[in-house]
Amino acid sequence: MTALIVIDVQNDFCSGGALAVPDGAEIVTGINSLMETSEAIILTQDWHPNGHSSFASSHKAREPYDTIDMPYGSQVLWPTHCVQGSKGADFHPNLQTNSAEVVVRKGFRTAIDSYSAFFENDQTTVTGLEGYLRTRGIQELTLVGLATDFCVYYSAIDAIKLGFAVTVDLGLCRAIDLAGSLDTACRSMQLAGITLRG
Ligand code: VGL
Ligand code: ZN
Repeated sequence: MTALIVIDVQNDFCSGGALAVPDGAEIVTGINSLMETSEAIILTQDWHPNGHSSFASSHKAREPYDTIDMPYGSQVLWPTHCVQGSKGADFHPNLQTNSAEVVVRKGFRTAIDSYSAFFENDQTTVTGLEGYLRTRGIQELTLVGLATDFCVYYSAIDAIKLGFAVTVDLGLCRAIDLAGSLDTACRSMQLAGITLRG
């Protein structure tokens, strides 16, 4: 069975949002269509508490897009985004969410960011998604959403490392593209054996 995993199609990543991905909302209609033919649908939702350690505003004398060293490695600092319960954390209003069977929330621990839908940025803390997929007999995944070079990328790499067959539909993703991060992400995904389509 194949699952469609829709990564972080939330207001803050769309135009007018706190961490708007260029043309982020353009993918919503296409994702809705793809959901109609998918056997299983999973949504992820970036879901940070106030004062989250990935926010530049949580660090003295730091600006958004600075990089800092965290106990688990280097971390980009972001504008405050996807705060739990905020309008920005809601799914895009046009995203068809009714057919989703599960919503995986991530990034809810103050001290650790989580780009991947499988493991937080310490690469050990699990979200539970792997167990969910395995117990449902899902072996193949198609990933779409925001942003190509962060949450989609890290989720795809973890998924293939875990042994899932992974396709990323690039036509239904949009990127932040910090210092060439989109190119790097696409090259790494290809090398890892992820099918890139769209
Ligand atoms: C994301 C940066 C911070 C993403 C989430 O969904 O790609 N990027 N939080
Ligand atoms: Zn985030």
